[in-house]
Amino acid sequence: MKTNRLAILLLALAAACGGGAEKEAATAQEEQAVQEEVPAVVEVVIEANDQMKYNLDRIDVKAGQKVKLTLKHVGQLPVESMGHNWVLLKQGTDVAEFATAAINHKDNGYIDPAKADQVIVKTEMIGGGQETTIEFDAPEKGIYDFICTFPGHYSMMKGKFVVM
Ligand SMILES: [Cu+2]
Repeated sequence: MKTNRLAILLLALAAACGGGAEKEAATAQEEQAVQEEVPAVVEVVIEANDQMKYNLDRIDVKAGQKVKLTLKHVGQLPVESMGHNWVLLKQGTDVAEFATAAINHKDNGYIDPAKADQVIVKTEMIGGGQETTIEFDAPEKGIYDFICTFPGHYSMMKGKFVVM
């Protein structure tokens, strides 16, 4: 009798383990399916602060996605002294030259109208406690620069926007 009970117990354990392994395999398959499926819209939140910094220096999206990007100024300083924007530049743009030209164009959100054709998309300039959201179609696959064009900020506030 004792042996039979042990056998039953072992069988039960084996069945339980077998079921578990199948479950794991199914979960792995589901995960793979999720990875291959590209969501139509990707939401990105990037923060900027009173220390003249973004919290991201790289943003990854997939080609063909619609990007919903929110810039959040988590500081307290006003737009006049610590304004931030998020400007995505076309490939081949001389970032230093673009940012330097922007300094003289406060009334145009610190974008030189003569260089506006180098901008893929941009947010408005915001101050502490504010946020702004833009939506745009991801450009073609490649690596793009993003910067804040408030005078003196771009050397600290820049990053790569990667479309895969
Ligand atoms: Cu800034």
